Amino acid sequence: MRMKERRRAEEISCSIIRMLRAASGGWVSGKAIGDALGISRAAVWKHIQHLRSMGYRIEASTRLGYRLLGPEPVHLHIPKHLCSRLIMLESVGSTNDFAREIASESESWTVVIAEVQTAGRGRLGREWLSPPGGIWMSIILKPMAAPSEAFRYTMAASVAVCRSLRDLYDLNARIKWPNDVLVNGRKICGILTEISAELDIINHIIIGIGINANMSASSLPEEWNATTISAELQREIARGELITRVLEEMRALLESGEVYQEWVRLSDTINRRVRVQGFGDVTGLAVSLEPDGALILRRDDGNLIRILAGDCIHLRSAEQSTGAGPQAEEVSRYA
Ligand code: BT5
Repeated sequence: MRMKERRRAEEISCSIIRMLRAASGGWVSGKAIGDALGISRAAVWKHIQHLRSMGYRIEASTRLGYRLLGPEPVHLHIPKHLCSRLIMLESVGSTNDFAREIASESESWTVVIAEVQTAGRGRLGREWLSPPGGIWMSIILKPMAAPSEAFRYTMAASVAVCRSLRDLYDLNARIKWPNDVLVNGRKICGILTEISAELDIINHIIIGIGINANMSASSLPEEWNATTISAELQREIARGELITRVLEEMRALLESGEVYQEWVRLSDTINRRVRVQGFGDVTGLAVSLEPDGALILRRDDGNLIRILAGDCIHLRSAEQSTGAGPQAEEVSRYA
């Protein structure tokens, strides 16, 4: 499909979802949808199948038409005072990209939430799978702060998600360095922070938060070792309530000055044997975390190194005897 046709098809799918949502779980006939959008009933059916393949649960009846079985509209539950502006999108490439486009004319605490991301991004351009039922949101912040302080805002986001999952659902949520939130060792949330800054001042920070909420665990490949809230609880949650709690926690943390201490307290990485890949590949014991987000690792030769960014693997007992990787020296040069 060419770009223009694809965009048109996406627009139609979004309009169908909006119509189904407006019916609040009631039936909407294929004819009514077709007439409103100027397409045939066969074309409506094709779009419904496409929406189902994206994960929307839509019931079809030859007599009654179509109706949407969840997910519930999240914005109804988010109090106005928590965001300067709340932008709800049915489908977008990436909420972080959308946020970046509007950042310069937006106020701090503008929040963008999408039901689906078609090109959700992880760090280093990796794919972030974002089917309906999850929480895909980006927060635009404009603090009067130096670029070196940016990590504090990412820390606040991961601590806020962790605390919310613990308090609302009693989940054993902990933070894997640098900012993944795990439940029982499986990834339930990822955070992607992007900043625009001058040498000495931040223009804006975009904090992208992805939480696997009401999705089946089988919607994510097994090898990712991921989980979802509904898989852990065996029930669906009210996503609006969770978003509200995360925003409240983030605001409170950033005002309190306790972000770093909480981030350390909730760390699942400290005191573990880990392998960190980034500028090199190094294995050792994670001994501490620093206020700027750096991980201090004791290599097997006893040397301490400081790592500011990278991908961290928590080693299982079977791998714990592995020594420092062959490129460990390379990492220490960057540390
Ligand atoms: C992250 O990257 O963990 C950051 C994810 C940030 C997503 C949010 S959603 C809202 C906002 N808009 C965006 O476009 N992004 C942000 P990273 O540490 O690089 O992890 C990426 C890796 O996690 C992938 O390579 C997969 O292995 C795995 N993965 C992808 N989708 C996942 C999911 N839904 N749940 C768990 N793991 C996933």
